[in-house]
Amino acid sequence: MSIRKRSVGPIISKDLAHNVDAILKTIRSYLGMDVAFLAEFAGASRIFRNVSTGPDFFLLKAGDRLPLSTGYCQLVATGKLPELIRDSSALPLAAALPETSSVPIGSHLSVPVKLASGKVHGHFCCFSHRPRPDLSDRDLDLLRTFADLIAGELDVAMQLEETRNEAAERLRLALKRGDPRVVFQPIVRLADRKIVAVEALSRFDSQPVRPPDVWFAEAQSLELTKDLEFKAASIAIGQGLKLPDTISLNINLSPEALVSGEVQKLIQSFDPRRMVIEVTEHSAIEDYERILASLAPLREGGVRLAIDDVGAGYSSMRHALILQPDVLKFDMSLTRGIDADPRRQALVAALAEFARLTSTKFVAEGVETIEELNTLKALGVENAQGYYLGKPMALADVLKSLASGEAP
Ligand code: G
Ligand code: MN
Repeated sequence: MSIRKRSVGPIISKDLAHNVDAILKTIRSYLGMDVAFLAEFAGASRIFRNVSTGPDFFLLKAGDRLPLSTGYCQLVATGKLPELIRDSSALPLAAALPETSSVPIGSHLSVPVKLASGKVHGHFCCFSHRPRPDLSDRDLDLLRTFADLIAGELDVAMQLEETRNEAAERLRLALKRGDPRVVFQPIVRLADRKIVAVEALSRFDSQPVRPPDVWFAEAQSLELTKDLEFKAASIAIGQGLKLPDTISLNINLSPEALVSGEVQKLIQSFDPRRMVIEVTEHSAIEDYERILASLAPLREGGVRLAIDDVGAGYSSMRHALILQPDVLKFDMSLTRGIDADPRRQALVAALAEFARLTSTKFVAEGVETIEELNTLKALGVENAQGYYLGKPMALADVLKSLASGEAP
C-alpha cells in the first residue's frame, strides 16, 4: 500500500468553501457591491479561492491566479492603501493601478484573513464599479468579522491537515519498517483440545508503541482501513499456506474492506473451505445488501463468515441476524470471570442455544483460566480461543505445536 502525501492545495474543505461562498454572496448583496472574493496569498501571487459576482461579470472567477503586485490587496496589506476606499480615483496610488480603470474599481474594501499564528493567509475583499461615498467603518467591521470567522475555520482545517499528515507519516514509516507483523492465535476444539483454526492478528513493532487497534483506528482516519487490512490479510494468507489442510485460517476484515470487490482476489491462493472471514463490528454496517452481495460469491465457494466480538456492542446482534454467519465469536468480556458469574453464564447459555438453533458454530474468545474454560464447556461451547489455550504466536510456533501434538 502506498500513502500519498496530500498536496498543499486549498486547505478549504468543500463545506468551508460552501460557507465562504455564502458569506461572500451575503456581503455583496448586503453592501450592494459588485464583486466579493477571498484571495489567498501564495508567494508572489494571489489565488482567488472564492469569488462572488453578479451574472454579467466575467473578469474574475474562483481559481484565478494573479500577481500580488498588480492589485489592491498587497498595497492594503502593507498599509499603503486604506482598508476602506470610498472613491479610488481620489487616491493617487489606487488610481494608478491598471485595474482601477480596466475593471473598473470605484470603491474597494479589503481586510486581512489573519491566522492564529499571526500569518496573513490572504485578504477578504469586495469592490464596486462606482465610487460609494456612503460606505462606513461599520461596513468594514462587518467584513472583518467574517474574515475572522473564516480565519478560525482555516485554523481548524490546517490543524486537522497537520494531524492527518503526521498520522500518514507514522503509518508510512511503520509499513516501511515491515509492519504489520502477523501472528496466529490457535482456536481450539474443547472436546479434544485440538487446534482447528488459527486467527491471524496484526502486531506493530514501530514507534510509537501502540496496540494494533490504535494503528487501525489511525488508518481508518486516513481512509486506509481497507489497505491496511488487505496488507495484513495477504501476509497472513502467504504464511498460512504452510498450515496443514486440517486447519482453517481466520482473517479479520471490516465492512469497508468487504465491499471493495477485491476480497476474492485477495484470498484466491487459499483453499476457500479453510478460509474464515471475521467481520469486525468497529464500524456499523450501513448497507447490509451490499455486504451480502459481496459475500455471496465467496460463500458459494466455501468461505465461511464469522461475526467477531458478539456481545460487545449493539451491531453484532444485527450482523448475526442479517448476515447469517457460519460462526459467532463471543467477545472476551462475556468470558471474563464467567465461572463466578451466573449472569454471564445465563447469557452465554442463551447465545449457545441461539447458535444451536441456527446451526451456527460458536467460539468463545479470551479464555484465560481453566475455570473459565470448564464453565464454557459445560455451557455447550465447542470451540474457544484465549491466552489459556494459546497466545498469538509466530506461524513457526503454531506449526511446531501442531507437529508435536502438544498444546502451544
Ligand atoms: O477483535 P478480535 O477479537 O479480533 O481481537 C483479538 C485481540 O484480543 C487480539 O489482539 C489478541 O491478542 C487479544 N487476545 C486474544 N486472546 C486473549 C486473551 O485471552 N486475553 C486477552 N486479554 N486478550 C486476548
Ligand atoms: Mn477477530
